[in-house]
Amino acid sequence: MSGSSTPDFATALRVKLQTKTLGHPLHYFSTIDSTNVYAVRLAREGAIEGAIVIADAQSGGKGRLGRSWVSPPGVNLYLSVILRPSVSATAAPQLNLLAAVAVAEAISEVCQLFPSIKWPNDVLIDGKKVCGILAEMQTDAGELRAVILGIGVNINAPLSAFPEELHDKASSLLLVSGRAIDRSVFTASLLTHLEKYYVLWLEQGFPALRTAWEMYASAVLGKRIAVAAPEGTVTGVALGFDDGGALLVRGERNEEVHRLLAGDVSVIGGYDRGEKDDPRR
Ligand code: BT5
Repeated sequence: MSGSSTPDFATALRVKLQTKTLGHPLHYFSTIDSTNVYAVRLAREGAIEGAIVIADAQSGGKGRLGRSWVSPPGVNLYLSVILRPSVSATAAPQLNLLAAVAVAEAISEVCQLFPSIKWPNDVLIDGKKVCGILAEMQTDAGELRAVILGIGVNINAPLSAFPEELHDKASSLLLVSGRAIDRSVFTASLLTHLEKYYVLWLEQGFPALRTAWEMYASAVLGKRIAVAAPEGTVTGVALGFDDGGALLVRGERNEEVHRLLAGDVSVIGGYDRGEKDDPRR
């Protein structure tokens, strides 16, 4: 099996963790239905900020909107982080953006690859998805109590680990870099970046992420896109991001600027390949 395997992954991760809060405590499972489902339960029972749930395999990995997340054993990262930010519930979706930036930085640091972020929460390499993020909120009388940030990263999955219909859409760090990545090294790097951006975000809000966000998410800007948003489908040109991290789209029907907080984006005519857009090259 590529990379470290059960239970060495968790042991190695504990040794490498350099974070103050994230990963303490660390709940590890060789198989679980979904790390998010478990973390949601832990959070309801009062788990502290920074508690994480990691599994080697998921039997019922969850995507957004009832979709599923393919979670083969022993090769990838399935992580859920419990956060309890003192912010309004309306600011919580920004944690999707924060997680995507942290994943992009970890990929860049550990694999020397340049990923792109497809707003709001997919991380792509060569136009294929290597990471998905699922943030779930817990509120009480409108007050934010916890956010469960679920992050799935395809690290060492071979193409055969994905069903046929995902072969054109999904990839892994192994497939794009040609080498197996140590999952504990990657996860420790991810948690370090996540903690760094989280602390900055609590102090400054979205502006703390803006530079990194625009570097990785710029592939969509200036493009004609269609966004299936909760309020309906918006088609137009992606203009940029506002100070709340919302995507600004100039609509085609009436030139009105839409401010979108969530949705599924497709770039009309295809999504650019991140590597070719690497602004650092
Ligand atoms: C997501 O949903 O991308 C969020 C995925 C979050 C997964 C993590 S793993 C740890 C934690 N525990 C959980 O149970 N979930 C979180 P969405 O944007 O809805 O994308 C789902 C779609 O991506 C699917 O319908 C497939 O088309 C595709 N897909 C499924 N598995 C994939 C994979 N492993 N890699 C790439 N694409 C995948």
